Amino acid sequence: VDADAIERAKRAAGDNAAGLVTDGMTLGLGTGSTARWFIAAVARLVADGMRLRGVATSLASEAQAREAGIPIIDLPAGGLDLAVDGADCVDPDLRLVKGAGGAMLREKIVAAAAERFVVVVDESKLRDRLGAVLPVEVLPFGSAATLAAIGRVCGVEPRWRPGTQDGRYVTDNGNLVADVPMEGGIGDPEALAEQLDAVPGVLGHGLFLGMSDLVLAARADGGVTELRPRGRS
Ligand code: A5P
Repeated sequence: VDADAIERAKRAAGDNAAGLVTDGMTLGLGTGSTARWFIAAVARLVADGMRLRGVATSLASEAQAREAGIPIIDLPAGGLDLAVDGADCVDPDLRLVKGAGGAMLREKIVAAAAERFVVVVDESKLRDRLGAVLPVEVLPFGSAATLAAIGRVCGVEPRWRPGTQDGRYVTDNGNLVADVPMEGGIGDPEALAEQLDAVPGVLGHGLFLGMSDLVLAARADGGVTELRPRGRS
């Protein structure tokens, strides 16, 4: 696949999402190579005089947004008007796997607080069935036991995401990430999410179920397909 074409598609998705932004909004700013195009487009709206504020889902997105002149605030108790973020995998029910960038915990908090959660992807992320590396955020205390429990729940062996702290990746929240190889498919995402949420020591995971209000999937031809949950227009 042509890398330039994918980059153009990511940009088209991010730009398209910025079309949903109106004056006065408080926005959730996602993380990753697609969400960054949305942040860049929001920065242009701010430069043109729109009064907008953002809540960043990662230190990287916060740095990009601040640099570009978007006022950054903490997540308000009253929530957000709109959150826009990328995804690693999207199924026909608009269920997602997220977290290749390691930001899934903050991303889920922000998405859950938004009146509208919009997902921006290039069409290569669309699948008939959910399947991808599933990241799980783990508290460092007791992490070996938590990793084993995650393996039992998922039925495959998870691995610590490699990084610089004793060889392991550390999230913006100071926690570890277990990557679970579920590229072969996730049979029952709701059941798996429930079981993962029940493991003490698991702080979050990349399954985003029933959260997407709209998916903007950019095609190679430059167009953007709008996908909405079944039964909603
Ligand atoms: C970050 O933790 C992720 O959830 C990203 O939103 C996701 O990995 C998509 O990133 P890209 O747009 O870079 O593929």
